[in-house]
Amino acid sequence: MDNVKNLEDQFQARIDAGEKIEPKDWMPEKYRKTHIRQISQHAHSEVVGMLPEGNWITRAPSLKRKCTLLAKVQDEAGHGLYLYSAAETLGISRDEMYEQLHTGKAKYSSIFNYPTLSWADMGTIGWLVDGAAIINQVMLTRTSFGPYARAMVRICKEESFHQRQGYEILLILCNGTAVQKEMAQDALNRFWWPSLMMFGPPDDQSPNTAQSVKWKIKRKTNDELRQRFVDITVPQAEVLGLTIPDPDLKWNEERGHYDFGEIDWTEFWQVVKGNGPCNKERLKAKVEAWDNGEWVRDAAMAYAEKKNAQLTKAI
Ligand code: BYC
Repeated sequence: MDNVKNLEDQFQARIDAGEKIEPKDWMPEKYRKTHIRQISQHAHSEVVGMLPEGNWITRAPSLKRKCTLLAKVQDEAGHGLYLYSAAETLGISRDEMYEQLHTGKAKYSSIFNYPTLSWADMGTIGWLVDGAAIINQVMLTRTSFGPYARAMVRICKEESFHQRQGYEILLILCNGTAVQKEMAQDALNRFWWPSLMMFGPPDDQSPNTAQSVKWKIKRKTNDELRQRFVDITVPQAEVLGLTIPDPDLKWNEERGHYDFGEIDWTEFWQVVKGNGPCNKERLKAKVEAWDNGEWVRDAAMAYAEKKNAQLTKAI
């Protein structure tokens, strides 16, 4: 018992000194499990996040827009793969993580359970969803677990391109016809509140934040990041000439931040528990893709085994 306490104290001292923890280092079991949970949820979010945008690849308004959206969606597949690899270093297999996703045991970001109804949603997802992801993930480049922090550096660079492509779509729509601007406003109206929910429950209702901050898994709390997102995004909406759908949104001179209205946490928990507008559709699409891709996985494995056998024979 004393021995474990000693190890835990040494571990905390390394964290406090700002050292990175690497996969083969000793770590408390809860630290390992928290990382598996968070990194795999993050990976699942990237992969499920391809679905709402994939919905618009065939309907993008021009070849240039189609190529850009395709590249963005492919980046997200890549982010999922780096993150699954980072989680694997903690002793969970990719098959186990997929199994957790496909059986509904694993979570992924609530935001991807909302439908994408118009082209303006592609702009709004880039602007708000990737914008929120960047704010969360820039902090994660300094997280204490080495493989996660390193994966985040590249992911953040790509997210920043995604955010700009989304904002540019909206700039064009907002400077276009009245109908185009209305489409942009409608997308903002639907995505604003779900984007604020992406940061997770309020700090006083977040079971994981205190320990995660202590272990420097999280460098900022859910509420701190949400506030930062609002402060950065409001002036961007002003440039677009769009109205944020919150009558309580107001600059607070004393705090040096925007005050904003009450988030509907009942809606958030409903979506997290699987009862959002698209939860069932998203999971069904993922499971079908997995089942339909079985022959590809089998063929790739058979090819790899044959190549290995040839190499072994040659040696
Ligand atoms: N959706 O104690 P808390 C992206 C769960 S998208 C669903 O605060 P934690 C992308 C939470 O898991 C962004 N579930 O938890 C962008 C926990 O349940 P469990 C993906 C949520 O982990 C564009 C419970 O609520 N980014 O990258 O300390 C295109 C209590 O919460 C949500 C990441 O995943 C939610 N929004 O903090 C494509 C970033 N919020 O697990 C892709 C990494 C909370 O105890 N993740 N829950 O059963 C994080 O930073 C943290 O995990 C969170 C939550 C801030 C999300």
